[in-house]
Amino acid sequence: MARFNLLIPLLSLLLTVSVFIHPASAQLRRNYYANVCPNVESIVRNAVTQKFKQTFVTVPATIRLFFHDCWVKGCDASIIIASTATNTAEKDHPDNLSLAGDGFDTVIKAKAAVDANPNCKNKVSCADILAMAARDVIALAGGPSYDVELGRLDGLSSTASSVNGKLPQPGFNLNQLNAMFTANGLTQLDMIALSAAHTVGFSHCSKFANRIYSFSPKNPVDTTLNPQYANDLQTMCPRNVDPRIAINMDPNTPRIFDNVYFKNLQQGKGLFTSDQVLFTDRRSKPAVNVWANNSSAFQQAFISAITKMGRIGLKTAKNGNIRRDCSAFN
Ligand code: HEM
Ligand SMILES: *[C@@H]1O[C@H](CO)[C@@H](O)[C@H](O)[C@H]1NC(C)=O
Ligand SMILES: *[C@@H]1O[C@H](CO)[C@@H](O)[C@H](O)[C@H]1NC(C)=O
Ligand SMILES: CC(=O)N[C@H]1CO[C@H](CO)[C@@H](O)[C@@H]1O
Repeated sequence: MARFNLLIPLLSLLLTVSVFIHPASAQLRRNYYANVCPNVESIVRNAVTQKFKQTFVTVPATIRLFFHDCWVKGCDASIIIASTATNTAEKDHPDNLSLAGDGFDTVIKAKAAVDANPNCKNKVSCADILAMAARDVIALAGGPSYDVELGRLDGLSSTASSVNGKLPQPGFNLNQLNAMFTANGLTQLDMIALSAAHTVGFSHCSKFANRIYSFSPKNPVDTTLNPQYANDLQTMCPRNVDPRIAINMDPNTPRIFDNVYFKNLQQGKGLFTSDQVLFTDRRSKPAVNVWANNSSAFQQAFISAITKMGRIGLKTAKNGNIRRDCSAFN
């Protein structure tokens, strides 16, 4: 009896501790929709592939949408909510200025394809559709394929003010990057691996103009930039360039999701300070060198990191639901 007296509080303590450590990730699993909508992954993949055939922008736009969604109040599709007369939503925060419409469109189209199946209608969350679409575009661009965890619910709020201070900025140094990633349960290695998403997609000139024109009084051009690359950037982004102009972030293989991102960093061809610092800071340099040289090691690290990112801020039945229209609350 005495033993039981001790065992039961001990067990419940263990349970409490494990629930506390994994408050939500326990909820996510592969094949979450096996019973209600067994073909959900192929339905989404087909819709995403059609969209991809129309425009390559589908790839970077969807990956970045997933990132920005997860970082503000969790992976809950709150980024897709449209503003109304009474609420300025997350997507209309200035940091979203450049979220390409094709990412939103990809999710809306995939949701329509899922809902066209009577069994699946209103059974699959927009947050999960975004997670699947991000996985699919990465594979379509030649990146790693992976099983995606599912079971997210859609969030019940979306405000522009909630974005303040939540997203990393291109001028960040390693400490600032680490601080923000750590706050989301991600390690420095996760951060380095995820940064390689900049192997595809575009940036507006304003995001790095300081590095080529006004870095410091002594060195107007950031000395960590490869001089030829700095020249190319000045040509593509002259002073007073049209603010809508965007350039490839990976100057070598901009349409392939590969580890060339890391090879570029080794050559001083990281576009943002936050990219190049991964090579110039001795704390992150070893990982850059390993992944520049070993694509499969990079792919493994990326899969692990994006899977962890997909667990941020999971909503439960108490604070989430399945939206009928991804861009509006039910
Ligand atoms: C490490 C800190 C990060 C910083 C400072 C950062 C910053 C930026 C900036 C400034 C742009 C260009 C926006 C524009 O002018 O249009 C950009 C683009 C992009 N970022 Fe990041 N980012 C970071 C991490 C990530 C992560 C973790 C992902 C995804 C896993 C990601 C995916 C992308 C993609 C795909 C684009 C291209 C978007 C497009 O072409 O439409 N970024 N990022
Ligand atoms: C990169 O990997 C190759 C084998 O794949 C090896 O021969 C080479 O020494 C490595 N380079 C560095 C810098 O580690
Ligand atoms: C590359 O990384 C993989 C996965 O971590 C590892 O199994 C392999 O041995 C590495 N290859 C080289 C040449 O280091
Ligand atoms: C895609 C999108 O909705 N972007 C918006 C981001 O925020 C700015 C305002 O800061 C809007 O003008 C954009 O339309």
